[in-house]
Amino acid sequence: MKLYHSPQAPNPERVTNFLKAKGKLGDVEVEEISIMKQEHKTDDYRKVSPFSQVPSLVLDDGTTLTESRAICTYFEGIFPEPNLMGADPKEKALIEMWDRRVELMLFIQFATWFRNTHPAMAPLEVPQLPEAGAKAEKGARAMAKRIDAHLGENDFLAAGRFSIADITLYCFTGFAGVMKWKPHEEFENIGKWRERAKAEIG
Ligand SMILES: N[C@@H](CCC(=O)N[C@@H](CS)C(=O)NCC(=O)O)C(=O)O
Repeated sequence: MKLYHSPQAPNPERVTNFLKAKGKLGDVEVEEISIMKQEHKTDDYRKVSPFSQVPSLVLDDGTTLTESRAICTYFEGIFPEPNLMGADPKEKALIEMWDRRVELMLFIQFATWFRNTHPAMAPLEVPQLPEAGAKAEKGARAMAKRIDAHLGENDFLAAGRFSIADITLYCFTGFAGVMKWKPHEEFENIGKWRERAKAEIG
């Protein structure tokens, strides 16, 4: 199998950090695709990922997975330890709930802010809509505040232990720096949680 990866891009990093936390990053062949050089828009890569997005995982039988969470689900199945997506129905549901909250209410709001206002995104986001970006910025900042409150009472996001939800948030906190925003410096609980999450990823 082969994993197509873009270093520093948050969705691909979600998958590589997931593999790292399982101690399996070295077991998977990785090919880098530069988004800034628009390598994801070449005809060759479009054959792998028709939506021209990274990451993608191509299995040995030719099956292709092009959603980061679906790729993590596959890796959870073939590399079950340590469990990162829930060991019983309640854990699975709680972890999915928090992972989706981070993805939909924080990550996507942030991406909308970033893509509509950052000059480097102008060639990829046509047209950029600064008003949409400003509205999404408010949503992202409000959600970060809610997550900080949650982490004031919990060591990890879901089920009382480290999981994919923490990996998704960890990738986000790193990526937010592209807008000169460091939620882990602005929010004390997110800052302390980030150290714990970093130790788990290894
Ligand atoms: N839902 C997809 C989103 C993937 C995605 O948006 N990837 C970004 C990098 S983080 C990308 O490929 N962007 C290229 C572009 O927008 O042209 C997933 O989670 O895998």
